[in-house]
Amino acid sequence: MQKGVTLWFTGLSGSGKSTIASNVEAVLKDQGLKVEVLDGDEVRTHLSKGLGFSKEDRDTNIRRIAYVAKLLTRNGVLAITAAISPYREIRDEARENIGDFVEVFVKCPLNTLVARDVKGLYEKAIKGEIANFTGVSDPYEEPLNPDVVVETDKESIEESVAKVLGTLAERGYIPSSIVSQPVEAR
Ligand code: ADX
Repeated sequence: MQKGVTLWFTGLSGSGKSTIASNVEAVLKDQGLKVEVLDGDEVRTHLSKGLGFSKEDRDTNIRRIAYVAKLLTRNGVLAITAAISPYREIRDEARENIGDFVEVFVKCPLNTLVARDVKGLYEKAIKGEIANFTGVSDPYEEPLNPDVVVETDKESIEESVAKVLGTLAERGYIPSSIVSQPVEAR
């Protein structure tokens, strides 16, 4: 019987949270595990529709995500969240409420993100066209004791995915046989 857990990704916009999350999801689903992804951008189109980026709205967004993740986790699902979740206190609150919780810090230097600027948002934020942009004009509080750190400017997606799977296996949330499967980037 699968034991539920929340795999909580945190990191700046464009750091690779969604990419790694969806690759982890694909590997685990291939192995027949029950997995749900709560992706920041997607959650904001329904569950958190209408919320903005003030501290209050972000906290509400993260608490909603944590609430759904908790329901999934206690029903034996591997819940994956991928929102910036910039505030340490709210992430720690989620950990406390959920219990089975693995925090992944998706680390990437800001200058790399600005150079990549996949969504074109950093340029706008630097010009002042987007207010309160995380990492530019709004805080990001790095985790002090993350369970996994992936460095997306230094590692391939496959390496980052393997690190995450390795930790889940070590903690007994997935069979260790999954970790030895080759991971193809999707
Ligand atoms: S969170 O802070 O509440 O966790 P969330 O992950 O849901 O953020 O949404 C972040 C995404 O919203 C970013 O990847 C980006 O595409 C978009 N976005 C729009 N405005 C902002 C902003 N001011 N700060 C950060 N992200 C923003």
